[in-house]
Amino acid sequence: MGEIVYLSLGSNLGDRQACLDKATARLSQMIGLTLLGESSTYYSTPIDCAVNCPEFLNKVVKLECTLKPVQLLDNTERLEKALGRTEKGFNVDRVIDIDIILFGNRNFKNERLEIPHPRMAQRAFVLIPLCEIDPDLTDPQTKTSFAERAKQLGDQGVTLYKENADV
Ligand code: PH2
Ligand code: MG
Ligand code: MG
Repeated sequence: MGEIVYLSLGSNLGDRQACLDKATARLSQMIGLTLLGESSTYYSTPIDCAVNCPEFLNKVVKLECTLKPVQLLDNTERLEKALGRTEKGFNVDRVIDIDIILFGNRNFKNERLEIPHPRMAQRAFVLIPLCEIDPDLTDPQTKTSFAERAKQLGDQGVTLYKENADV
């Protein structure tokens, strides 16, 4: 029996929807991971990025995981590279970013990884898709509802993405 993990996926370069789809498919095929759920794709205004950087598509996936947190991070970083990510700087444009946001009820921190993700509760592009999958989820640190937090934050320019829509 593994633990429930949630990953936030984001892309603002290249064929963003294809990158999110490929990342989801590859995660679901990894040893030690079972895909349990995925949110819709959302269009989102960049937060804390360079002026005029391209808009993001974001989603969240829910997995059962028998790996340790750092093993999962090794796998997600390898997958980012395999999907063409080259940049690793802070908030630079990327074809795919895969962030571990929750790992069971764990609080974990080392030099490579912090769980829960330290900025997740400030980011509607994480909380809105997360609450689409699990509306009753609570923050393991504060025990408060993520749905309540999402309401406080407002949408921050996060809207449901319709592929091939005219607008
Ligand atoms: N990721 C960031 C910084 N800012 N903004 C949006 N809308 N979506 C993201 O995925 C995102 C961001 C750092 O990883
Ligand atoms: Mg990120
Ligand atoms: Mg990242």
